[in-house]
Amino acid sequence: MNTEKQIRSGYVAIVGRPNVGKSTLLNRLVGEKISIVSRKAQTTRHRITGILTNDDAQFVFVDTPGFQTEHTNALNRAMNRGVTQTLADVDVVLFVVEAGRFDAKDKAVLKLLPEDRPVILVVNKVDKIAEKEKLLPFLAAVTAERSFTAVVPVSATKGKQLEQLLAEARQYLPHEELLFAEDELTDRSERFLASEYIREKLFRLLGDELPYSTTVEIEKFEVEGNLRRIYAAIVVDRDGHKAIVIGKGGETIKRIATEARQDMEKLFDGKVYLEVWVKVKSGWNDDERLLRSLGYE
Ligand code: GDP
Ligand code: MG
Ligand code: K
Repeated sequence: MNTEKQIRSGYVAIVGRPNVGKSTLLNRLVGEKISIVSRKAQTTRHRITGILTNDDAQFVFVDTPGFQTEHTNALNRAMNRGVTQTLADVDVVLFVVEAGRFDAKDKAVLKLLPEDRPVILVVNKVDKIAEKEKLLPFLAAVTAERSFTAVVPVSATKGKQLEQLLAEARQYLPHEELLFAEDELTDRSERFLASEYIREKLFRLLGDELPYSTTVEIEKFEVEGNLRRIYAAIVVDRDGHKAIVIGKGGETIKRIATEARQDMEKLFDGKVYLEVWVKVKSGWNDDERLLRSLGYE
C-alpha cells in the first residue's frame, strides 16, 4: 500500500506594497539558502525567488517585477503590465498586507491582481496587534474590496501560522509531480537560472518591449569540475531584432554576455565560459517553446 501523500506543486506569487513583509515571509518559508539564489535570479516571466519542497508539496515562489503603486507614468504602466502577465501565469497569489493598515497603496496592488486566480489574503505582522478584535473591522475593510479564497493572519518574523498558510496555498497547486528537483541547484535548475540571467540582461539593456518577444535557449550546459561551459541562443522573431540585440559592433551582445557571466559565476560559485549568439526564428513564441523557456521539459 502506498502511504505517501500525493505531491502537489505549482507557482506562487507573493505580492503587496513595500514593507508589508514579503521578503521576510519568503525567507522564513524557504530558508536562507535559496533566498541567496533568489536575490540574483532575475527574470520577468518567472523570477524564481525561492523553492520550498516538503513531503507533500513544492512551492515555487516567483516575484513580480517592479510593482509600481505611486507614479503611473508610461514606464510604470509597462512594468505593471509585466506584473499582470506574471500573475496570470501563477497558480496562486499571496496578497500580503500589514495588520491594521490598508490604504490606497494596498488597493493599487490589489487592483492589478487577476480576477481568475485564487488569491489568499495574508495578514502579516499580527504580533503587533495586542487586541485581536481590532483586526475585525480591518478585515472587513479589506475583504470588501475583493473576495479572497482564504484569509490567513501570520507573523513572518515570529514564524506564526505559516503551516496554515502553506496548507491553504497547497490546495491550488495543480501539478502532481515536482516541477524542480528537490535540491534546487541541480544542472537542470542551473540551466534554467542561466537562461534567466541572460533574459534579465535583455530586459535591462534592451528596453521594455523587445524582450517580450525574445527567449533564451541553453543549447549546451557542460560541467567540468568547477567550470561550466554554457552555450546560449537568444531567439528573436525578426532580423531587425537580431541587429538590436547584437548592437553596434557587437557591443550590446558582448555586454549581455559579460554581465550574465559575472552573475552566473557568483551564483554557481565557479568559473563560467559563456557563449551567446542570436538566432532568428519567427513564430518561436508557441506554447511548447514557452513551456521550455519556463523550465519544463
Ligand atoms: P517587503 O518590502 O514587503 O519585502 O518587507 P520586508 O520583508 O523587507 O519587511 C519590512 C519590515 O517589516 C522589516 O523591518 C521587517 O522586519 C518587518 N516585518 C516583517 N514581517 C514582520 C512581522 O511578522 N512582524 C513584525 N513585527 N514585523 C515584521
Ligand atoms: Mg522586499
Ligand atoms: K520582494
